[in-house]
Amino acid sequence: MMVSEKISSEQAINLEEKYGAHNYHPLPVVLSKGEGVYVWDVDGKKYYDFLSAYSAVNQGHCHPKIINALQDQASTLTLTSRAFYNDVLGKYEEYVTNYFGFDKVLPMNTGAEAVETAIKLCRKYAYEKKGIPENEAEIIVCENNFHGRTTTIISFSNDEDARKNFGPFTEGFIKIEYDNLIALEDAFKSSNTIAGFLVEPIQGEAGVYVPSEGYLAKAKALCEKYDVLFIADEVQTGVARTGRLLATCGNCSCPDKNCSGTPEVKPDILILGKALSGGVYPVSAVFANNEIMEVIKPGQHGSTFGGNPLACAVAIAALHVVKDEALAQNADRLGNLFRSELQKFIETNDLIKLVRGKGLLNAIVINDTEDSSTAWDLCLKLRDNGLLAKPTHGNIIRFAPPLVMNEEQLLDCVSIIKKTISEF
Ligand code: IF1
Repeated sequence: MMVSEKISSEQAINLEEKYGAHNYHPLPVVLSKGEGVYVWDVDGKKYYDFLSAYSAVNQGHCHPKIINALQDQASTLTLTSRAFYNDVLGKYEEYVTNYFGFDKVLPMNTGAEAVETAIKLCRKYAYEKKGIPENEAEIIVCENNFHGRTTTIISFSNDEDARKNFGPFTEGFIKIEYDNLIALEDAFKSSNTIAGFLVEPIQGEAGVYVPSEGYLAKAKALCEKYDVLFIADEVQTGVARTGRLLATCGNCSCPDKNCSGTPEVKPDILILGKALSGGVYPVSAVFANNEIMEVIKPGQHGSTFGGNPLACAVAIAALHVVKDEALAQNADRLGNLFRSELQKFIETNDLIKLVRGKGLLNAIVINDTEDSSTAWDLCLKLRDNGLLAKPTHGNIIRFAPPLVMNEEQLLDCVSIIKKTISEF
C-alpha cells in the first residue's frame, strides 16, 4: 500500500492492530495532516492539538521554516556518521552551546538516549574527577519520575507498568520524594559516593507536578554544597514550554527574545530533546561545561545518527523559530490566561478538582478515582468537540498546545474544554 493512498480510520486502526506491537493505547482518532496548532483526521475533521506530541511540536506542526531546512539538507547530505567530519555539525554545536550557555554539547537522538548519556557522563566524572571508587557511583532520582523507557532508566522508575518483567535492573540509583529538600540533603549525607541528582524541573508524566517556589535553586545549592552534579532533564519542560527558554530559567523573565538562556538555576548537565527539532526529526542533546564533558574520550560513547547533518539543520531552524516568534513569552502569557480562565470555571464545577502548570504545560485533575475512566471518557468528548488531549495517570488530563497558539485560539480551546466538561 502506498503512503499517499487514502485509507479510512478503520483501515488504519486495523493495520496497526494486526501488524504493530500493541505498546500503546491511542485515543481513537486517525490523523493525516498537521499545520500550526491544528491537525486533521482522515475524514478531514479539524482539531486543536492540545498534546503537541508530548511537547515536541512546540513550534507548531510542519512549521515552514523548519520544513524548508529539512528539505534543503535532506537533498544535500543526511548522514555521514561521526567516522568523518561534515560541514554542519560544528555550526550546530557552536549555535546551540551559545544558545543554552554551555561550553559543549554531546548530540544524540531520543530523550532516553540523552538521559542515558547524562548518566554515563555523571558516573565517569565521579570516577575520574572526584575519585569515587569505580562501580560505586550513586545517582539520586525522584519518586514518580519519567526519564524514558530504556532498561537502565526504568530501573529507577516506580511505575510498575514500565518495570514489570523487564528485569534484572541497573543498580546505583537512590529514590527520594520529589520537591523535598530535606530528603535530598539526607540522601547526600547518607553516602559519600553520590555522583549526581537527576530531576525534572516539572514532573510531566506524573501529572504536571510543579515543585515549590525555589525548590530547584535550593536543590542546586545543596548539590554545590555536597559536590554532586545537578542534572536537569528538560526533555519535556525545555525549549520555551514552561514560559521560559528552560524551566530551570526560574523567574528570570526573558528580557528579550535573545536571552542567552543562562538559567537562573544552572544545571551542571542539561538534557534536551523533543522540541529541539520542533517535532520534525529525533534530536536530543546533553550540555555541560568543559570540566565535565572532557571526561568523554574518542570511542567511549556515540550513536550512528547522533549529530547527523539533517538533525543539525532542522534543530538550528527550530531554535531560530523559538526566538524569532518569542515562544517563551507567548507560552508564559497564554499559560497564565489558560489557568486563570479554567480556575474561574472550576469554582463553578465539581467535576474538576484543580488546574496546575507553568507556561503551556498544564493539567487538570478530575474529581474521580485514579482507576476511573472519566479522564479517558472526557478526552473522547473533547475529541468530538474538536480538541485532542490525553490523560496522563488515571484522573489527570495534560493540556499542552503548540506554543505558536494565539489568544483567540486559546480562548476558543478554553470554551471547548468548559463546554465539554459542563455537558459531561
Ligand atoms: C512515551 C510520557 C511524557 C520525558 C522526559 C525523557 C523522555 C521523556 C521528561 C524520553 C519522554 C514521552 C515518551 C512518550 C510519551 C512522553 C511522556 F508520557 F511517556 F511520560 F512526555 F510525559 N525525559 N516523554 O518526558 O524521551 O526517549 O521518548 O524521546 O514513551 O510514550 P524519548
